[in-house]
Amino acid sequence: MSLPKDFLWGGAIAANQAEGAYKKDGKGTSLVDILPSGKERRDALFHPQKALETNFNHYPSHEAIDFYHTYKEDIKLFAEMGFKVFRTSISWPRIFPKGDELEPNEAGLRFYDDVFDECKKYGIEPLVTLNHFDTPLYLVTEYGGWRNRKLIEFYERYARVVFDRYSDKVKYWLTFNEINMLLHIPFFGGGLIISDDENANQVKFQAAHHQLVASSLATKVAKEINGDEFMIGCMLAAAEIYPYSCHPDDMLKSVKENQKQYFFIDVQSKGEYPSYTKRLFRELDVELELEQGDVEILKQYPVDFISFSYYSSRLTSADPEVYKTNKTSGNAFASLRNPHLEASDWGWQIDPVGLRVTMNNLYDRYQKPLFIVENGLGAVDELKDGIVEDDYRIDYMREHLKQMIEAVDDGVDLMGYTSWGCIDLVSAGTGEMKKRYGFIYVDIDNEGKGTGKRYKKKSFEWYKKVIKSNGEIL
Ligand code: P53
Repeated sequence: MSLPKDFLWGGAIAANQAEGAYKKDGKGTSLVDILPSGKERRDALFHPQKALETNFNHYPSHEAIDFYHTYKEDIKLFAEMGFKVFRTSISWPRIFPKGDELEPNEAGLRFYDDVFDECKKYGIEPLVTLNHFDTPLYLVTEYGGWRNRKLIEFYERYARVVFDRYSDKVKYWLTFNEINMLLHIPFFGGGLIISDDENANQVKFQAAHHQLVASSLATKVAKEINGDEFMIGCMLAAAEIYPYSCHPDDMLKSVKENQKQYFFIDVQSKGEYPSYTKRLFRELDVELELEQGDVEILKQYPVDFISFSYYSSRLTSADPEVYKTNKTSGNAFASLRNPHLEASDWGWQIDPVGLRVTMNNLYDRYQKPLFIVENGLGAVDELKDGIVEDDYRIDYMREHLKQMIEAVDDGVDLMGYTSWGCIDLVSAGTGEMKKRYGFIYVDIDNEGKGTGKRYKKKSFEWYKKVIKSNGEIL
């Protein structure tokens, strides 16, 4: 089995986790810029109001890995590995510092001109996310984030400006990173601060509706500007939810949990609310406010392809007892411990076969091309004599790529693969630098100290061979 010749190999980063320069050239503050690192970060993510009122010692997004100034040397290294595609995001507050302005910030636009030109120089296709968690903070504090329908208009304006500006430079776009994150970490996903006396589900699903309409409107604008030259994708934090046991109640729960996970993509791909939402909303006491034209816009502008991140599978059980004894520390998505799987240093369970399962299910469900835009291992790396011997990372990726190729052999149409954090960057979940994903080591620590120097890890040469052989040599 061979992958198609034009398979898009590459790596991925996000603006807020890499660029730093958080006030440079007129950039506004994003909601990520008020988040600290370590244990305090988790607390801040789930109690954002408190975080807004707190002064923390260190804000990792403020300097990050300084990609704003190092992009030339970093992209050169990506080119050396043979990248065909480079996924990054545009920082919304670089373009619209507060979010509700009518005119964009020219200096911000110029920066991405330079980044995309640099990619083009090496024949690397940019793959660009419009919103990767870093919504302008002003839209959160003044408008209440995505609970406010006005954000649709601001987002549409932002989308129009960047589609217009980069129509010759960028072909592949993603509207919202991990759009389902809104249900798990509503502050990250939707700039939502939800008080205890609110029906959180009502707030979240209403915000979700606004994002879904905004995503379709952006697709509409993209097609007006550049027709089918643009490919617009949605982006799911995918993690197949297995039943904990073969008990029918567990199986049913897994079906229901998966529906909830796929909800956003069902709408973005098929252009309408799936039939199961009727009951779901009734049970959650959610009543959506729709405006005239919403249904039509969703229907007329579905996405062209389905992109997703994959780190792990999850488990669910209908038996509450199981949750008392078997929970993982895991990530944003609470899960049960799977006795058949090992876990990473951060408790994320490693399941390469789950990637094949996920790909088969996504393709069966949507019949649209898939794109793996995040996958990788966050681990503690040790730099010794200028190199990191990260065999554990190579093993992780090799096993996932094997399963990816199996899935393509199963008949899945796959456009490409971008590993997460191809260069070390700030962790989204913990704000640490110590949780490294890269082929390139960056000498910066959890406190933001270090030379910032780049070093190739062992995996750098390995991935270069993988790309060169189009996945034949793993
Ligand atoms: P970090 C949680 C669960 C799954 C994906 O995450 C997640 C998160 C957020 O922590 O986010 C994606 O850095 C996200 C990236 C992020 C990456 O996964 O916490 O799109 O921004 O860095 C890995 O290890």
